Amino acid sequence: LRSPAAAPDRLPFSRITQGDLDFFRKILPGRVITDPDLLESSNVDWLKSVRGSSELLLRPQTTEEVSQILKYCNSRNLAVNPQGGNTGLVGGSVPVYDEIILSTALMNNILTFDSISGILTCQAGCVLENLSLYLEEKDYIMPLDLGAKGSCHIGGNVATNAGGLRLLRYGSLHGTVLGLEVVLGDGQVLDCLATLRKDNTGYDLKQLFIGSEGTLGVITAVSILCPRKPKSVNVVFLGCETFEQLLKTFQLCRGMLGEILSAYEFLDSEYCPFYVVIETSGSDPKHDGEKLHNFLEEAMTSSLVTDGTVATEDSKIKALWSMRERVTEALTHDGFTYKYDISLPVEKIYQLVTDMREHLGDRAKSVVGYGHVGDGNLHLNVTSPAKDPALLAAIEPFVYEWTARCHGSISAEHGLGLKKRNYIYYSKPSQAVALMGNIKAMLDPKGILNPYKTLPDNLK
Ligand code: FAD
Ligand code: 2HG
Ligand code: ZN
Repeated sequence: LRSPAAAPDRLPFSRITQGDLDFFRKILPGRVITDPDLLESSNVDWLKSVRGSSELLLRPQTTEEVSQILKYCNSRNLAVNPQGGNTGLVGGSVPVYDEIILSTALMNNILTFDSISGILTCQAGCVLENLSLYLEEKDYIMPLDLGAKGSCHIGGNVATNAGGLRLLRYGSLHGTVLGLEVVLGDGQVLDCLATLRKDNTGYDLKQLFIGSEGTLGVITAVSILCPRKPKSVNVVFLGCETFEQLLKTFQLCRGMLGEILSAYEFLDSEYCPFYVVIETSGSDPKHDGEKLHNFLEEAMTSSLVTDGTVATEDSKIKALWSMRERVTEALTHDGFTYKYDISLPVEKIYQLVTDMREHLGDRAKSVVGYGHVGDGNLHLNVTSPAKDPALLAAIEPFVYEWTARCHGSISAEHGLGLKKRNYIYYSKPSQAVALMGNIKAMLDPKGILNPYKTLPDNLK
């Protein structure tokens, strides 16, 4: 039996010919990669869980080059896999068969920055961390941050609608992205690269591409609203004995920290049942320090939290954050990880971990829960020494049915990619999925953009 997460048979796209290679070499001199050794890292995902067999990697530098590539591929019926930093976790960033990989790695120029409005425009291949460093010098920050910042591209972030560690404070990319430039499947350039806070001239088309995972167009440039760099940042790392206490602590800190609360994250652990990372960001160190002090005193005296540590200087803040950010990497040392990225009403998020642990018994090496409590987003990770189809069959559809019963989402922030596409019906009504299919057919009629991804097989 084929697993619903597996790829369907190869669709009847053309195969690359010498004539195609000649064309690409003419328009992208020195930037057409066919060497299998160089292609290897682009064919396999970050988790090393899916692998394609592309024989061609293209590295355009400009929107015009992307347009020429897609116009040509559309006319030749060649499938294309857009790729940013290849940190995606749902198998969307690598080809399934021999799709051409279109990398944004060389599209890494900052175009403009307006230091009055805080609006940045840049090419899609800018690495998130580089944008953050650029902005920090100007007293601004990016509205998003995630553990993959050193590799992921802003275009990839937008294509996946990445959430991350600052969403609680600055909201999702659907709010902070002000404009996009996108090349459609037939090579047309759609210039929606506005830099306006407000623009109600009809449908907000850029929203369609935020979270479209490379299936509707290739994002070539982004404009984004950036917040001022906070003058005072504190990070607290606390222990909680129960998830109920962790939630009460969340309520307490929402009430007592108010507008300076900028992150509330959690991880479970074998040393202490739960750890919480709380970040405050504000403009007055004295005011923020006092608020934090009062909150910690209250949390300790009411026995909501056990132990804890506070950081105000940069290096310690980074060290505390890295304990949360590096859980994904740490889990890879267990062997194979089955990942679930679930949105739930916040009071239910840990129940799923407990139920899954009970359900799997000793079939799993570990069942771990962590994530963005403030956003009601659980990362449920089940590890085993190696890929284990019997374990997978025990996890799915159990996890999806559980989520659907609570009216949750089976993908909170990572997208559907290859791995989750066929589970979409657990979270979206079939009428809405059918409409997605119509939009895909309108924007990419030949279906050359990231085939086998995001849309369920019955729509292909
Ligand atoms: P890729 O992985 O290269 O691509 C992802 C998808 O976007 C693919 O479907 C691809 O086809 C498409 N795509 C990429 N670029 C473009 C483009 N220019 N135009 C159109 N489509 C494009 N995600 C979160 O939401 N929150 C987190 O906190 C978070 N933390 C992470 C931590 C680690 C350690 C890792 C490895 C991943 C994490 N992720 C997180 C997942 C991942 O980093 C994000 O999804 C990220 O936004 C992907 O960006 P990328 O440039 O690597 O895209
Ligand atoms: C995070 O929040 C990422 O750390 C990755 O979204 C989650 O690895 C995961 O499951
Ligand atoms: Zn996350």
